[in-house]
Amino acid sequence: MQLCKVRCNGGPIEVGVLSGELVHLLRFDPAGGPRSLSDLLHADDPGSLVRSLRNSATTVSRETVTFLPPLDAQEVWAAGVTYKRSKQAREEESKGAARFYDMVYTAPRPELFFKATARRAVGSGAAVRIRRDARWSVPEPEVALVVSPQLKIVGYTIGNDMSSRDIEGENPLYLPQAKVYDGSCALGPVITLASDLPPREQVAIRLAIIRAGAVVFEGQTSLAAMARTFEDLVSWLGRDNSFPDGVILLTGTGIVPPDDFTLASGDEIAIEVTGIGELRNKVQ
Ligand code: DO4
Ligand code: MG
Repeated sequence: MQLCKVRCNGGPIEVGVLSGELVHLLRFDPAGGPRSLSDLLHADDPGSLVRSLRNSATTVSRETVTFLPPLDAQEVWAAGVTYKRSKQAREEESKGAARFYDMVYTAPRPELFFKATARRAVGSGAAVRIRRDARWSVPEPEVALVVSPQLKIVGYTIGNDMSSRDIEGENPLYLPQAKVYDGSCALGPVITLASDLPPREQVAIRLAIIRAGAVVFEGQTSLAAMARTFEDLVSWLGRDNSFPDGVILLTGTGIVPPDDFTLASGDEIAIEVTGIGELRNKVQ
């Protein structure tokens, strides 16, 4: 089952269930029960709860809705250097600090960093941004974990961890500036409930960057290439750190365009993940 947050024709924000080309808009009971996407996700059995609400849903065509980032008040965090390709890219861009990336790739403690507040995230179809003071920017296509306040993985979505490689490469202490800025994170279009994701070794991640109608970069990886497990990342994130609203955790990129590539305004970024869908954003 796939849940989404949408807006129809400029109307209110609604929670829906995506089913093929249709979106079933759920009606919440003002007298009690769940009232938000997070309430559904953090319930004991999200699947049954959503099924019980579907009878009273209104159905619209997918074409008529705007997909919003599928989160409420969750913080967005991210893991880094969880694929060999990312380790190599970091070593290339930051000569002076290359050995730290090698160390973190194999250390028990992963690299985890704060990525975005809900306000900084955009949904599929909206614009992501490259920093005005960056010369070398790339998208990072990542599987994002939807984690409950009890640190249970309740779903999966697609994340784009937009990054300024020149700023990150100049000095690792600049990482927050390379990673956190307005429009630096895209999420969506939907959350696939945890029980409905295909086995992880079958999950492919694909990235295409389109410029003036032509594909200028494409790449592919699979969750099987990840050096860490989702459970390990979540358990480190939850050490001495509580998330009363739940948390979204991006799990790192395994696809990095060649070093002579930088995003440009007007580019389109398409990220496809097996069992979730396609996250598509234009660059501003
Ligand atoms: O250390 C820099 C961050 C790397 C990252 O975001 C990734 O591997 O996805
Ligand atoms: Mg990343």
